[in-house]
Amino acid sequence: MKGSLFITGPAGTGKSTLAGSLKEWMQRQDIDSIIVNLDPGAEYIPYEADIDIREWISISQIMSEFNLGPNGAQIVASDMILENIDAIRTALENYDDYYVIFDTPGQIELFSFRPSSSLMVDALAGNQSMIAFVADSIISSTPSGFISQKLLFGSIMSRFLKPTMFILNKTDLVTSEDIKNIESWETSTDALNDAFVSERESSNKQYFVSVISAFRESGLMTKIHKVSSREMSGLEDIYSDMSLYFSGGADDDTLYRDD
Ligand SMILES: Nc1nc2c(ncn2[C@@H]2O[C@H](COP(=O)(O)OP(=O)(O)O)[C@@H](O)[C@H]2O)c(=O)[nH]1
Ligand SMILES: [Mg+2]
Repeated sequence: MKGSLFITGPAGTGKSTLAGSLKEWMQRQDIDSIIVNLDPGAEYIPYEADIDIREWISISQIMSEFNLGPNGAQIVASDMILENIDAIRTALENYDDYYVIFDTPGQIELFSFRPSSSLMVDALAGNQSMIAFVADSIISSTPSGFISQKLLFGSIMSRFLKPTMFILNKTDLVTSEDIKNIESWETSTDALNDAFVSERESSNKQYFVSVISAFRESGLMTKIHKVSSREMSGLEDIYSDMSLYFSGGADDDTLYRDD
């Protein structure tokens, strides 16, 4: 593979939609990519997976075999991915010259907090890999929501220790004023602090003031990729960062050359 991108984030933020849109955008630019669905519990995915973990793992079979409910079965299933790593790797061998987009389970905790996940990422990532953390614009449009997304983003970074993009998806659902606010919180600790304090008069402010300052020092405030997976906007920005990272700045596809 040329490079891989693991798409993660809370349930419903649009990971699968982004995977499909990014592949479609790449196709339009003649950039080869495939999608690997790593969510054994997905009932519907908005793209045609090139490699699909559901070929090997079935949630309904796990439920009946181990007498589990859907949540227990999801946990067993996420650990079972490891048993199928060789099969996935063999399937990936057909795609040497491709970017590989990994769509991860709907529930972020299954991907982020199970020990099996970092083993799985290490086994599948290849030499060059990045993580895309997908946050929902509506949730991120309040200071407390934005902070909660950033804390999750930090937990993903600490789990995988890989370059991670913060993707603000569903920007089509918020106003340009909302986006301006989010960007000001990203670039100014004071702006985030002031907005948070006025949102939550009675909260334990001092704790969060410290957390917000730590964001700045920790490098968790870097860049926001503003995306609408539904409207296919902002995708070139994701690819641009991928190619920048994977090729050390050079872009073989001449996409961003001025002439
Ligand atoms: N308006 C809007 N809806 C979106 C966008 N991306 C995803 N969605 C919708 O959000 C819902 C959840 O998307 P999905 O990709 O399944 O989320 P996942 O659980 O993170 O994989 C679906 O109804 C999508 O159509 C977007 O950019 N804009
Ligand atoms: Mg999904």
